[in-house]
Amino acid sequence: MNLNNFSLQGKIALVTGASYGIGYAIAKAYAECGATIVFNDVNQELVDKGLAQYKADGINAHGYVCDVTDEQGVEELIKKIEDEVGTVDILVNNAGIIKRIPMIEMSAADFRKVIDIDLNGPFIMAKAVIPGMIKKGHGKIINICSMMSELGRETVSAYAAAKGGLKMLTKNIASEYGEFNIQCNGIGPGYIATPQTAPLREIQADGSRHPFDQFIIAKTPAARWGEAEDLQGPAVFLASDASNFVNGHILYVDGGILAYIGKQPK
Ligand code: NAP
Ligand code: GCO
Repeated sequence: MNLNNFSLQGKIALVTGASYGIGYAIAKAYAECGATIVFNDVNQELVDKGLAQYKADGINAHGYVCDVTDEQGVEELIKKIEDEVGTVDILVNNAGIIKRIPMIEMSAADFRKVIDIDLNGPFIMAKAVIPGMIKKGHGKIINICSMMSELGRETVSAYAAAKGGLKMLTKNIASEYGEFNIQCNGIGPGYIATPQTAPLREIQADGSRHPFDQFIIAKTPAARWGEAEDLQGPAVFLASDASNFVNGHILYVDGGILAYIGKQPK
């Protein structure tokens, strides 16, 4: 077996919303495997924060301001990247938001906002990079899905609808563009300690752990939250030639949550 198949030497990887959190950890792993890193975020402040962090880690990343829901802006971004860096080989659709609101209290505007960023965004990004990938003769698209691509829970109806949709968008891109040597797969992270999940882990006034924090530990056979770094190996695999015959798959990286019925009562 050729271990060089895991190398990303000479590849250009675009990771959306990668100033910090899961996107940053994935981009850092890609850089360590030889890829040139390009990322975008919603405003200059975030991009500057990301650029400073990449620099501190010895990575010469290219950062751009771009909202993934802005179709024209995304087309301009891809053109700019082609001119300034080159054609994208690897796209990671990482940018995402969550709104935790009981469904009957949620406005349609809030529901649409989540669907727009978490589902329309990956569609807009993917459709902008696929023509370049077809010309180049290969491409990897990795969509960051969720436990909510499979499961529901209170307050996250929009997020679950978007991430369930993203799972099916993944399968459809694989079906439609597999013949062009484009592989589109998803990563379904379990509960990962990032700013997005910080409200679920806040220490309570009496010093005890947040009830949701305890719930997640009990639901996870690994009995811990994931770290963004837990996603690095799977993300490198799906971006590399080692996964050239893996297409339309969602790789859940969840410490076993989806395999587990839950702790039996004592
Ligand atoms: P995060 O800490 O909130 O980071 C998400 C990034 O995306 C932020 O930089 C955010 O910018 C950016 N973003 C938001 N809207 C954007 C837009 N319209 N255009 C461009 N960038 C935008 O989230 P994370 O926890 O690292 O999660 C990253 C991805 O993994 C998300 O898709 C999330 O749903 C998914 N995920 C997370 C977990 C978890 O447990 N943390 C588990 C499963 C899946 P702002 O700072 O301005 O919002
Ligand atoms: C929530 C969480 C999740 C996770 C993640 C799970 O409120 O339930 O934020 O949805 O972030 O996507 O995989």
